[in-house]
Amino acid sequence: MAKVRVTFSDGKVKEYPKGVALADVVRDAGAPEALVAKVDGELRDLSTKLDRDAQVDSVTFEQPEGRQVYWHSSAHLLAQAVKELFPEAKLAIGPPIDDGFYYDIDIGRPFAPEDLEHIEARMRELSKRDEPIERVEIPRDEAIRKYTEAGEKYKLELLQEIPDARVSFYRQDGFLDMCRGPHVPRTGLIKAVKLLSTSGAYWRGDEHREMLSRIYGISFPRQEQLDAYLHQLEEAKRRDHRRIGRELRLFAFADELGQGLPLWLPRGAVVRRILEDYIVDVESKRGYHHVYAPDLASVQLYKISGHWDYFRENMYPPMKVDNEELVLKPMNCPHHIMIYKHEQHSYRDLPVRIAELGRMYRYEKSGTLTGLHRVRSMTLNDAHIFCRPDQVKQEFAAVIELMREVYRDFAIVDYRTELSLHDPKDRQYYHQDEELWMTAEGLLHQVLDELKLPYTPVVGGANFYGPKVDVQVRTAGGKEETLSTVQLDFLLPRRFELEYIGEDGKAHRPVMIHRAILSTMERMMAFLIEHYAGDFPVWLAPEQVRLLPIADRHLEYAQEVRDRLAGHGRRVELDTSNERIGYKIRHPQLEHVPYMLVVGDKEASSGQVAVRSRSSGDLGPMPVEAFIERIAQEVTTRR
Ligand code: TSB
Ligand code: ZN
Repeated sequence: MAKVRVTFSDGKVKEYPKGVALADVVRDAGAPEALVAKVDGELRDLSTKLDRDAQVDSVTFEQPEGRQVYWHSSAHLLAQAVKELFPEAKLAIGPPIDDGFYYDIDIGRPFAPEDLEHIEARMRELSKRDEPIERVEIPRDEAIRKYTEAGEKYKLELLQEIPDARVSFYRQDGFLDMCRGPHVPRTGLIKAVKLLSTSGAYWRGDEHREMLSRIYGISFPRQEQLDAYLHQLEEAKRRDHRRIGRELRLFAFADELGQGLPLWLPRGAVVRRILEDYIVDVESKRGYHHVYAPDLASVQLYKISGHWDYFRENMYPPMKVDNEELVLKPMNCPHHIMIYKHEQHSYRDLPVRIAELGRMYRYEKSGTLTGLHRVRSMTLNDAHIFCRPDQVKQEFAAVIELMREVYRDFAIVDYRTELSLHDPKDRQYYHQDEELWMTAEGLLHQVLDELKLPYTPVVGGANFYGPKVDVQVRTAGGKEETLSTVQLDFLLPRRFELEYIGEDGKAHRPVMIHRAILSTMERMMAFLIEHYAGDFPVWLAPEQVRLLPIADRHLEYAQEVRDRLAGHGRRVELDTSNERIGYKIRHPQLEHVPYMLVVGDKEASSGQVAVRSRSSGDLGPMPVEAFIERIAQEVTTRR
């Protein structure tokens, strides 16, 4: 009997009878969990018969490709359930997506929540029947006839664009759907299903065409996986900074104002001011000098720096006034360089550390704007360090040390460090001085190793002027964003002809380190809101204490307490409404205020307050003085 030779991913080779099903090969190879297999790198159904020598790799749900197939099959199951419940439904397209799958369907009206429940239940039934999913190839004209008879006009339109003489379909339990595949072998493999939402979607994304209904869903091989996923979705919603920002009145956007241009509301501004004061203080103690520079600069400046050539896509177009052309600044570096250049520097003065809460404007594509995480006007906790080549390592290490100190104060422990390197093949974006790149990148490898900071190298992630270390954090929605960044730069000092006078009395070229610890105030705010889920610690809370008098006759005493707390620098508000206390208590709870102080007859007569803490619940009555001390302690320790 003819044989085929199969090579497995571990290098083992085995012979099978020619025409063996991939299902038998992967089972024999000890991969019963396989959903599909790769034959010489191409995904195939497990029912495929092998008639030549090949490399075969089994693919499970654990692999992204396996998941895509699984969710694609789940979309078919969804369509089958819909057709059984709504025979008149017309199917459009149903692909897998990053997280699950959807299907666009026309039933002449939107789906109601009850519809989703019924469909989901039917999907479960279909899965229990555990029917095989088979690939069938049908001549094109037969397929056209089938879909014409069934009135499936969307499928017909898609079919019209397929030139092949035979078209592939997948069939399960009599339900047929045109599809390239591959698919999982049986409906029973789709065990835990949840239909998540519906929305309107235009056919082919064209607003002049039919409005269809899209059903989104997710599915897993095991119920625990679905439960964990749904829990994570809930958590993402609970932490979403856009929702919390609205509810806590921290920031806002307005259509009239333009996209990506946030307004900091009074309460958000309080938090921002604390962050700014905090970081300026920390940096001042470490030898940084804070400056101010204008939001505009001549195009000329950015032509010298290279931003005009390499960063123009992210810049707002220039405006002409008199005989100048001005741009909104997309980065602060050139301004700080001009400040460095303003004076002569001796080797003894270095490093010079110029810092600024520097406002920047960047054109970011509208599709990428997400709340405060990615905006178009922003203020960066920026600094540029000008140092001698022999100081680079120590300065770089000091920046990382500073970053670690700051992260401790905010209890940030969940992050990943990336070393972003240039891509030697990308000659468009990166300057061509290979030697400069090698020096800079070699140095960063060394520093990170010495600091024992684990990192992932990323080729092609560097800025046009040099390699960098980026600290990646996760948003509530699960996306990774850069928070802190430390960047090495041998290029700008050269372009701006920067100098210092060395020990030898001659001019030398300094090295630059660009760095941002808190990121932009916007991104940091978004991150912190999600990090704390709105529960800002006392030192950051926009409102630290809410005073709640039980009745109007306690108002005077409450005012007295408020004034004392305010006198100690506390951010305190007094509820003067005449609502009942049970009702008053709800507001500060919803607004995540860390402390509520209730005052009634007993408290007023004894100079006390009844304390309720957001985190520890009812703390009972205590003298005003004791409360002042307690909260002051929390502020200084940043607990
Ligand atoms: C560190 N010249 C350097 C600076 O000296 C610089 O601008 N680097 S940057 O381009 O990487 O930006 C610094 C940080 O700003 C990023 O790491 C990121 O945290 C933040 N940031 C960048 N773009 C945006 C944006 N559109 N919205 C919010 N924050 C942003
Ligand atoms: Zn910079």
